[in-house]
Amino acid sequence: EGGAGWRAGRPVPTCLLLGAAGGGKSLVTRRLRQLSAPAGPTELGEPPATLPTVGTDLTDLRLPRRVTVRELGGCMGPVWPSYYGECSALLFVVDAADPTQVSSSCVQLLSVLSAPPLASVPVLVLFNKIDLPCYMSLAEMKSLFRMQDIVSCATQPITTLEISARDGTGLADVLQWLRATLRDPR
Ligand SMILES: Nc1nc2c(ncn2[C@@H]2O[C@H](COP(=O)(O)OP(=O)(O)OP(=O)(O)O)[C@@H](O)[C@H]2O)c(=O)[nH]1
Ligand SMILES: [Mg+2]
Repeated sequence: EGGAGWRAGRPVPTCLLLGAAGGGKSLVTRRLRQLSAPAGPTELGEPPATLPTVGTDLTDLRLPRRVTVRELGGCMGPVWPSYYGECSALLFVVDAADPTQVSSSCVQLLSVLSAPPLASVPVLVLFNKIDLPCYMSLAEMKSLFRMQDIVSCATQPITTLEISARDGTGLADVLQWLRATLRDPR
């Protein structure tokens, strides 16, 4: 699965999509698919309802090269590592509107970053839900998260973006990162 190229000799890279339950992974995937649709981006419209992802969910994007996004449901944490082998890029979603989850998200990200199969995989950390009001600023969240320390200690190249899967803010930059990162995948 995922291995057979749509063009001979060109394997389809897999991008893993991780993060705590309810952070917005499924909605991010829907929006990226909408924005990269062959007919061109349409009005995003109201966000479609999502259900908690039980297990894993595969979505193909055309950027225009084919890329498989594999979401692993937040409730599936214990089995995440079994998917680390087939991973060319990694998206990690943090709920920027929920400061109570900062420390658990941070620990989860550190554990992902220290997994040997992911040692050189490019990582994009997405602070999602920036459309929601929050009693803590994004700067405060990031400093609690110790993002600077994480970036400087990690073996991976790490980029961070602030997005809203609800209204679409920042999603074009996510697609741009995926295009640039998976242009010449491992
Ligand atoms: N306001 C707002 N709500 C969002 C945003 N992104 C996602 N949500 C909402 O957050 C809830 C959870 O979103 P999901 O995409 O299902 O979360 P998930 O990370 O896939 O969760 P699991 O599959 O359980 O791991 C849904 O009600 C979404 O509509 C956002 O950017 N802004
Ligand atoms: Mg989901």
